[in-house]
Amino acid sequence: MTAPTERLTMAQALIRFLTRQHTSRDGREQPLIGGMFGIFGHGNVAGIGQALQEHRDAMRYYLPRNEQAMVHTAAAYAKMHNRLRTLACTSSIGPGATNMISGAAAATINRVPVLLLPGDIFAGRRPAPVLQQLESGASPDLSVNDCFKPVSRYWDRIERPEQIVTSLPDAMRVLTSPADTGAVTLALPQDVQAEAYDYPAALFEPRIWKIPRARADRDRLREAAAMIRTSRRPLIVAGGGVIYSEASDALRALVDATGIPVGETQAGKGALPEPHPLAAGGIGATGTLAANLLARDADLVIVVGSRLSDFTTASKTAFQDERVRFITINVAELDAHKHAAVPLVGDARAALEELGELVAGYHVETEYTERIAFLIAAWQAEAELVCGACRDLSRAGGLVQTEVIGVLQQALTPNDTIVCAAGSLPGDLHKLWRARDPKAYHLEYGYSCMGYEIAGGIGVKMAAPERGVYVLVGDGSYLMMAQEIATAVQERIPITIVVFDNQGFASIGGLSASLGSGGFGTRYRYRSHATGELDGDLVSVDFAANAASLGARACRVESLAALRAALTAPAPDDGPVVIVVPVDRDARLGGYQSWWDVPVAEVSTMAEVQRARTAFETARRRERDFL
Ligand SMILES: Cc1ncc(C[n+]2csc(CCOP(=O)(O)OP(=O)(O)O)c2C)c(N)n1
Ligand SMILES: [Mg+2]
Repeated sequence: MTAPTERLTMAQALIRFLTRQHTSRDGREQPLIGGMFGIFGHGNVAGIGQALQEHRDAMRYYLPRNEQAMVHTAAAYAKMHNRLRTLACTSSIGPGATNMISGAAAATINRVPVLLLPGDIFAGRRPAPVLQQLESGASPDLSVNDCFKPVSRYWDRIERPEQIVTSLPDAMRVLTSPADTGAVTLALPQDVQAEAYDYPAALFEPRIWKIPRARADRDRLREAAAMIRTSRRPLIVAGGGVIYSEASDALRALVDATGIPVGETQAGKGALPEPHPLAAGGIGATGTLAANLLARDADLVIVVGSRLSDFTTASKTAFQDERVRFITINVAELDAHKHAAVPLVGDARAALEELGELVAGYHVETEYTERIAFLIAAWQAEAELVCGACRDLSRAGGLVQTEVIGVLQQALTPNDTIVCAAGSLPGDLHKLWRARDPKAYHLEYGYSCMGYEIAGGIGVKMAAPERGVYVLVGDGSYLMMAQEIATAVQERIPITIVVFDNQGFASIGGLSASLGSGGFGTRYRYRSHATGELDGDLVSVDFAANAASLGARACRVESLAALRAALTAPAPDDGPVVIVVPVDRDARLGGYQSWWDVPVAEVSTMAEVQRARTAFETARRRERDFL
């Protein structure tokens, strides 16, 4: 007896397959692919495009304005769904495909699933070279889609229609793997997309990918528990893995029982929702004074679901106790083995629960409890001062970014989500924002990709329509990828976009100044007729007019009171609102007992650079090897 088959094009089979995939964790089942974004060209219009049209009831199609942006939207959607759901992205060949590469890198680096389907050159080669084809004299097998390889966790080129029968299940395995997930790229030659094949009907059976809560090794757990019991100044670093694993309750239970304080990474902010007496706030290069002093003196650091990037470790200067040891809880071995830690390779929630049982009865000593309380209270007083909690809202002009953050914090509800990615905002928010819910703080700070913000905000709102979504974006980032406002208008997606206009790249300007280079190349200046240098008048952009031209309701506010009024006005439920806030470029919040390794020129004729180099060499001595 022959198994039943169905004759479909490869593209039709692929779409049909995707509509049948589900994930399930803790008994909650949901469709894996929430829809497909795509921009068509000759590389996908008649293949995937035709298949999407034919399957439009089962797979919703969305038209974005830029391929990089649509990958950010998919990643934000996936992050908001704790990686249990994502969106697929289809592009044409050539530039449409390569536009997705920054998005792929951002997703992979953040360990967030996205399914990318770039069109590719003819597998049959006969009409080669086709429009937009990269020609290699050495290997005709190469195409621009090979550039996706290093930024994808799974990569395949579908050169025969039957290949998807094995490639698709493999791709779904990686997409849904807590440890291996990231960008999954299937390059689809345009001729093969349209080719028919008798596919086994079983390929289209509904399939549920059960997301495991992998258990850590029991011996390592016992070893870790013994280390906690003998520690005097333990500290937990909570990363994004806590949130993805929905481990906030387990984390709270552990810290309530033991008195261990928590510092949060950018991805982990909200892991221990505030207010909580042991929440020391952001940690690392952009961390709070409380978290950074606790880190400096900690004798044991329990890292949960973090990649331990340089921002988290302040370029390996954050932990200064000579005998400091690390325990890591992570689904990925790559992360679990960092800092010579005792690796608990497994799911965050499961490991925190098991660890909690093993350390029952342990509590930090009173002296440490008192120090934690003192540091957290002192930090909160500082943060309130910085946010201008007591200042006059009606004062016009000279608005300062941290005060604007203060007004936002007061206006938003605990369930609202802020979205941000690059510039000076992430550092200020990491220190100042009080995340009152695990999904309240959505920062893309693995790739810190300018342009993520608005596209990401769309994905967040699509994933959580019940939440208010506030995109916080610098003027520089806005100018890189504002066009997705038109997509939000088209899809009637109500998000609020707050543009912080400080007329240029203030964060990098500040960094450059601190390294002796005086902010070179970071302001929007006309080229001077007199000198030929970029030191003429400021080039200013009318962001409100720009946003309005894309279809948003837009305004510019000149005072904190006007900002508050704009934020609390009833928001339309059928499209984006853009609020432009001019902020002082030079009023910036410094670091708190932290450092970030950015090398300064070893030789220079500039005295300022020489001074910065000396300071750099001194600071670098605090960098540690954890072997
Ligand atoms: C795509 C991309 N290009 C360059 C950078 C490097 N970079 C980081 S922040 C920044 C300036 C951001 O300017 P803006 O959005 O206005 O924020 P501000 O620094 O003024 O707060 C630049 C160029 C980046 N992160 N992403
Ligand atoms: Mg700026």
